[in-house]
Amino acid sequence: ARDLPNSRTATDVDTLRRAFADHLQYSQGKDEHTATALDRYFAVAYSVRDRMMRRWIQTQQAYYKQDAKRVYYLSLEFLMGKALENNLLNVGLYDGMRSALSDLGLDLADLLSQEPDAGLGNGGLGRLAACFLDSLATLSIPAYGYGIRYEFGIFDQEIRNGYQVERPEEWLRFGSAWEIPRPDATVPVSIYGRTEHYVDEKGKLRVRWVDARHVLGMPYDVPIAGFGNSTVNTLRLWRARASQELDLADFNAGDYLSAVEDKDLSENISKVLYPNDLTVMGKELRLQQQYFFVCCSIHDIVNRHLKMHDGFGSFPDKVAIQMNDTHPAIAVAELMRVLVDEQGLEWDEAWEIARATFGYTNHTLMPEALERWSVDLFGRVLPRHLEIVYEINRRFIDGVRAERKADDGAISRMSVIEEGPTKQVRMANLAVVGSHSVNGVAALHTELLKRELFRDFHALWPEKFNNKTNGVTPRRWLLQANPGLAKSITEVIGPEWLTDATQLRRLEPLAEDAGFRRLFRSVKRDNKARLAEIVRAENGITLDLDSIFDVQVKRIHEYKRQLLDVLRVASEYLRLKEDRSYDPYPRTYLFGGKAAPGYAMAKWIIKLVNSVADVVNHDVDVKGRVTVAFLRNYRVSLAERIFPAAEVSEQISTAGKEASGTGNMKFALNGALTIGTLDGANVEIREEVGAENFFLFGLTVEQVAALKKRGYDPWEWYRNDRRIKQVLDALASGVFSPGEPGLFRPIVDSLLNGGDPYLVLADFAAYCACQEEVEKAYRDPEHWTRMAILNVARTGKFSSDRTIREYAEEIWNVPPVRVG
Ligand code: DL6
Repeated sequence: ARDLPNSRTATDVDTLRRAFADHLQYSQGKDEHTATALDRYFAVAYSVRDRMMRRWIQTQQAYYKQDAKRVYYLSLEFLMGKALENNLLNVGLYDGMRSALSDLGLDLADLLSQEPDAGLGNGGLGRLAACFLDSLATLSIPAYGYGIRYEFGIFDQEIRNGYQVERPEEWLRFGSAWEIPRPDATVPVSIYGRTEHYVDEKGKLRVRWVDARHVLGMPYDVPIAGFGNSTVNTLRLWRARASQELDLADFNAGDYLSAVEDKDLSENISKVLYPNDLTVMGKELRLQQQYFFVCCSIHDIVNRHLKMHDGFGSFPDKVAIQMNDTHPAIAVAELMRVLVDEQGLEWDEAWEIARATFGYTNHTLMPEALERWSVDLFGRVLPRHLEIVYEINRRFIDGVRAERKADDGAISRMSVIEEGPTKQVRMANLAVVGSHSVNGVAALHTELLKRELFRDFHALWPEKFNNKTNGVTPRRWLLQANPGLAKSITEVIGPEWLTDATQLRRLEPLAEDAGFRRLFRSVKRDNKARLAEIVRAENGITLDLDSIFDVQVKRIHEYKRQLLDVLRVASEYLRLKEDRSYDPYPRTYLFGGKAAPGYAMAKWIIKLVNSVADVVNHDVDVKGRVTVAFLRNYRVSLAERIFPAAEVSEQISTAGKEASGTGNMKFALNGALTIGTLDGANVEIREEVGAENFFLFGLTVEQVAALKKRGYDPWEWYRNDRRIKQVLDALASGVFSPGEPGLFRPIVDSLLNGGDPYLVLADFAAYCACQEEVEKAYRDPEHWTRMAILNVARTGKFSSDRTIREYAEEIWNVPPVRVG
């Protein structure tokens, strides 16, 4: 009887309608006259959540009963976006709920738009974590995501007078329908203080951490539903709360205000996401955040294990912990502390367990992203962990020396402690030493890790290194984002592609089917119209639906070379002005992305795009040929509108700099053709879709290295290439900043006098030539559509299901557990 459908579980349209009405009344306290769109959104969300609850509980019971090996994905970022539509699709309620609402005269789409994005991440790394959660649940893998419940996620970006302005993003202002607080599972966390070494009653030398400050970690659980199965996994996000003991002490001392201040200080830990992507700030609060969520998560993991097992002998057989970049690397030291100091294990045994448990994913070769903490700061915040890190390092170095496996130079490069005027803890080295697996996120990136960043480690432990090319979930990025294309695909090849993206290959023959090509074009056009509506409302610009939609959306960074794109657009404009007979195919250039608030050059790039847009869009001489728009506040939900509408995907980073990219995959999956360099996953995308369906240009990693070695002088390119000279002169003389001639001097300076570190000028001519090929191809719509269809058909490899299956089989050794 327990399992008979009831008012909270039944999925027929009548019951869904009643569930919605009940939640409006009993959860929101509203009737049809007083309810706002937000109330209605909540009523739908609660109705869906109810229908996930039993599966959630059953999933956890199944894991418990089978004593399943679990995967724990530790990540400081989960860029989830909106949840309702995704949940509706994953649990199969989308059509039913839409009908139920439509019976009430309501439009589901209107309510979906009420949900704020959960923007708990910066960009690729955080969105990858979100795609992984979707795939883990869909593949029935017993998994938990662990992260921080930031009160403020990535800032809202406004554009004022062309400049980026950051605004706090308050995703929790009206509460979240998806999180369940679990105060019963609160974890105490210590920071600061000092260590005391003592001899215990058995005469054993032990260490305890004393005089620490205490904070509490309170978990909020978010259900993560698999697609088309009954699995519901958990994303557990920790919120920092002031500890009672601390408050009471201050209250008792009569110091009410300082008690409240202390409370604020503790709760600051989960207040805000650091908005830097790829640069580290070395801020004390950031270290506190890292330790806070790691400490809570390790405590949770160990507790769950001890509920089922005596001791730790089987720990690595039951637990796999994946570190998403080095941000959680302190987990290595924390697990050692728990095992040795709290559980009384011998060091060697604990170390073997830790190494067998942890895996580390590296996401960048950029030196500025490699986390280092000064030993002073580290020791002040985490005194016991510093001792443990030193001990790990001492034993590691002694071992390498004893076995004569590396020379002194290699040892000093591999040391977890960097010597020098200010000693530093190298988190990447800690992660490598403390893991049994180290992976890069695309084939090229992994090769460069082995050859460059981790060369010494690779020589020492070649077997530790492996590649796991990134992927994206086809449910959110095709089914949800592009319902028109998804429907057309399902009509011809059936729905299997949704859980087996390699099935998309069956579309290949359709590239030769004129009827399918027509359908494909009409879907693309509808998607362009949907996006054009947003651009009209936000930017006041009317887009020509017949123009090529050429898009670059991603974080703004010099290495991603938005500059290359916008300089070419500016150059096209100048060419149109001077040559009235020049007749390029009309193009709309769309840009979007956030700049780290302290990254001046990235902010200049945003201003430049907006200024070029202003000049170009208002010049009647070029009207209808070139249109430019910067889409403000690029985020997951906006990305869902952009990828389906794109025709040209700009993946133009300097070779060797983009670890993988995942936007490149989302574009291709939605039938945009890539213009790109041989960088990151572009290499593999090109292999899959075929060189003839990909617009390749630019220097290779080897050519970049050779050019730099030879001595790259951007002035040479300036002098020898008329287009470069013309566009830089125009920039410098204020053509794009009327009334402020020197405005873009910093950009021109960085290119000419700053050495052009990302080789914008060196790749400029090749890029322009390649764009001409793009245009030529677009002029033949049948040919273009064939290429676009083949891109969709051949991007199945880049499903995050494939990626996760590889992690599960090759790193975690975690089999699926089917639920229900
Ligand atoms: O692996 C996900 C994503 C890659 O696709 C991007 O190429 C890479 O830049 C990004 N890396 C980071 C590193 N952040 N830190 N530290 O975001 O990861």
